[in-house]
Amino acid sequence: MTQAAKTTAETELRRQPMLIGGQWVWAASGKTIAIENPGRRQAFAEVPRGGEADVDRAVGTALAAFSTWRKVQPRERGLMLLRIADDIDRRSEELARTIAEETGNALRTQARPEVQIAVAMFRYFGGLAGEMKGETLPLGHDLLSFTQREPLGVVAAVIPWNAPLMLASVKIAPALCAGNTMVMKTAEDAPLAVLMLAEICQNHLPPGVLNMLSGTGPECGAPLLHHPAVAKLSFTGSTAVGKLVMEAAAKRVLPVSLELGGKSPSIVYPDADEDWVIDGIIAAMRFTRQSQSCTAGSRLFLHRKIYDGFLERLVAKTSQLRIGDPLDEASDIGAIINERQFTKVCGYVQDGLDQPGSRLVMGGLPDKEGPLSQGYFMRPTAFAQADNDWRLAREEIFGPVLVAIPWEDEETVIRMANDTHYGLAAYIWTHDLGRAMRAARDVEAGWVQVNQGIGQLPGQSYGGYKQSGLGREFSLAAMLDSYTQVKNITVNLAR
Ligand code: TXE
Repeated sequence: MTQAAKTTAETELRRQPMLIGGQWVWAASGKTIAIENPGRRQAFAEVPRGGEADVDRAVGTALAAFSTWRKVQPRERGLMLLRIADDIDRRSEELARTIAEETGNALRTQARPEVQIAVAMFRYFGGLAGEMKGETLPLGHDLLSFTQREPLGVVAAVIPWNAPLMLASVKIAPALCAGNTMVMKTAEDAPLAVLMLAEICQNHLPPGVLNMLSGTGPECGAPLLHHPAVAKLSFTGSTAVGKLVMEAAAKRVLPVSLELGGKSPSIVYPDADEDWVIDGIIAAMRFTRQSQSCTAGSRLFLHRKIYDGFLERLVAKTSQLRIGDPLDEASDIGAIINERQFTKVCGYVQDGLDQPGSRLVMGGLPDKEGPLSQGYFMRPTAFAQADNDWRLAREEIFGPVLVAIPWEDEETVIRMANDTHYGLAAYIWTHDLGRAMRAARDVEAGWVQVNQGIGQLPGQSYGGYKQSGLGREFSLAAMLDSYTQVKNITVNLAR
């Protein structure tokens, strides 16, 4: 048994080191971070609190590994990813339980499906290894001109805590498939499942190809993004930090991929007054992930004709979701990630309660006593007769707070939907194909779902318009654009 596997034993405080150059190590400073179970408000593990010296070692080893990794046959690289996928699948229950424990996301509704998305991601990109193709250019009889795709070098990746395994996989698999090496920094709240993923990867990869650090943003993330040997920055997280990432990229003219926040609209037309639409809206709002999702359809635009009845049924259905210990099979909804987020979301609920004209139709401030006060639990909350100008409707809450805004004409609802500096997801609900396609065309979002509220699938191009990000993930095009650079070679055949 490897050291990493040993430290994930459930019986004691887990001590999980990080991966640098194929070795499991603690921070050079000796500092650690405690990891808390948000469902119990209890620390259950500790990881290294990596800093500049650790970043430097990790980037150095990734750079050394790049010179050989880029020469490995793409087919071989693809096969390694496929083997990694099989191993993730084999260890899926262990991974899922770790995700539930560290993120507070419910095991049955969120953590297990997330592991399967990671498996699918490694399979999808593993199968695409032969697709890093260039093109030949018709420039004339005596000129042979073609392009080829080359890897960039060391990718510096920083990820958040809300769906850690999925968000790590969607960066690791395409970047490595394309011949890059990587140093990734996990989120300080949820590093464990991703460190386990690193262990699985390490069993199939040469040392140094993937390095996995744990640490805080300023101490570990910032030196990584600013390291002079890094060739590409890939970030998922808040728009505020995304702007810092872009500044770091600008200093050295580096390519950058950013998956940032959202305030996504769900637009319900009057003909969509049906139960399956209600289920879809609950799914799109990601209530079962405490709405800690950048694609949460958190602004519900409900047509006035169906407004009251639809909302009543939405509240009734949502209220059936069970909140509780993330590891309990019976729980549909788990806990908010940490005290800071919990306090922040409570602040938004209070703001909604204080808003003149607001009407709370579900949820509200969390219990101060009773079983749900043991963890950072919050009931799904909704405010009716909301206005698109409210702070609740403008800012990313990253918690289970829905605003339901009435509308009457299509032009106005599209204008309201687009009246935001975000542009990640949009959900449109109608049987009328013309309306659906008009709305899909006019809405300013990178990822539009018609009549479904499910999450991203491998193969879709996923990413944001406006301040929701730059670049795409999840697809072949995303792998080519985000993790390769194009070289054009032209040969004069007449000489
Ligand atoms: O995100 P951060 P936080 C949004 C959401 C949430 C808010 C705060 O609205 O309420 O952000 O969450 C690393 N240099 N989203 O604080 O700070 C950090 O260590 C380099 C939306 O968790 O963006 C972590 O690994 N790295 C989002 C990662 O950035 C830095 C998902 C994300 O943390 C850094 C998460 C720095 N200076 C939060 N500062 C989404 N859209 O999915 C922090 N980090």
